[in-house]
Amino acid sequence: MFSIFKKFKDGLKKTAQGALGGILDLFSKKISESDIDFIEETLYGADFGWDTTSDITEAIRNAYKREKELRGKDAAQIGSDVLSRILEGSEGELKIAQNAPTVICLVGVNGSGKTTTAAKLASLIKKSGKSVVLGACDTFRAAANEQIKTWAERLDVDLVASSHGADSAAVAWDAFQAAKSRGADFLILDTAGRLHNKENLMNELAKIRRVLEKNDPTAPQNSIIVVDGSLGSNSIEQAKAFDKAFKLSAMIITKLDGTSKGGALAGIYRQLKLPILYVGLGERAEDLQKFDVKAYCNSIFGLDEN
Ligand SMILES: Nc1nc2c(ncn2[C@@H]2O[C@H](COP(=O)(O)OP(=O)(O)OP(=O)(O)O)[C@@H](O)[C@H]2O)c(=O)[nH]1
Ligand SMILES: [Mg+2]
Repeated sequence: MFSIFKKFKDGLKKTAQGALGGILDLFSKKISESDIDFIEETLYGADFGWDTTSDITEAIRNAYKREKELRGKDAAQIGSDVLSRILEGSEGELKIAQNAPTVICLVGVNGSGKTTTAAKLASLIKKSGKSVVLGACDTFRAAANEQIKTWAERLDVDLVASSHGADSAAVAWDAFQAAKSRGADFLILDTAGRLHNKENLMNELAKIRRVLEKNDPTAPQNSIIVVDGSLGSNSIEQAKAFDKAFKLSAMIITKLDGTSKGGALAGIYRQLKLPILYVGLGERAEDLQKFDVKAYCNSIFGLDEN
């Protein structure tokens, strides 16, 4: 049977078995104070950050003071509960436009997973019975058009692209017009990766926004930063700069499958307080999961579904 939990569990295996593996070994054993110190180090090593690490270990220490028979599994449950509270309110939904197309614009630093995520979203939307157009606004990187074209063909979705070096805002305009005239429900714009401190590149995003707003004052309904979850806290400053230049509505965190540092997501959410719509748990079109706090927290602490 399909289970979001199983997907999370498989996807987060590296964090759960790698960095937190030592905690799993404590599951059926009575824990000691030094085990709690070990849990603290382990959480920190998995990029949970100081605040979250100390919130979790403090709760475990308090429980340990009350109950000396505390087992590793109880500690993991406490960890999962504390993390769930930290992430309360972080699950988000795509915002739907009053008049189609709903525009989703993906931004972020180089290699964060924007193009792959654009393809994954297109696949998800198509599977839900809605129509979608992809817009290739990455006119900067030479191989970008080929990459998104391959995805569009594979998924059998419409693509609007231009030539390498063309004005990305002009592509956004053309893609919007095409989506509108074809009566598409969604338009997904993939943009070029850019460093958050390169002012001219950040200004280009503002131009894309202006062009979209000219077509529909409420567009883009979804301005999403795609964050590489394996890079940890570096992403926070970057996301702040993107928010300033492009007004973000949400985040998608990718590559949580390939990292032993799956805890970074908590730090990113704590700092940015932007809803997390989806997480990337692999490289295939179907490896995009709606973010589910409970499934994430339980998977990361190696707990069962309930
Ligand atoms: N394991 C894993 N790999 C991913 C995920 N998302 C993307 N990738 C891989 O990360 C690499 C970069 O992905 P792209 O989608 O090209 O990233 P991008 O942000 O479009 O890159 P630029 O356009 O160059 O800025 C590719 O090899 C993807 O297959 C994910 O969730 N998990
Ligand atoms: Mg790309």
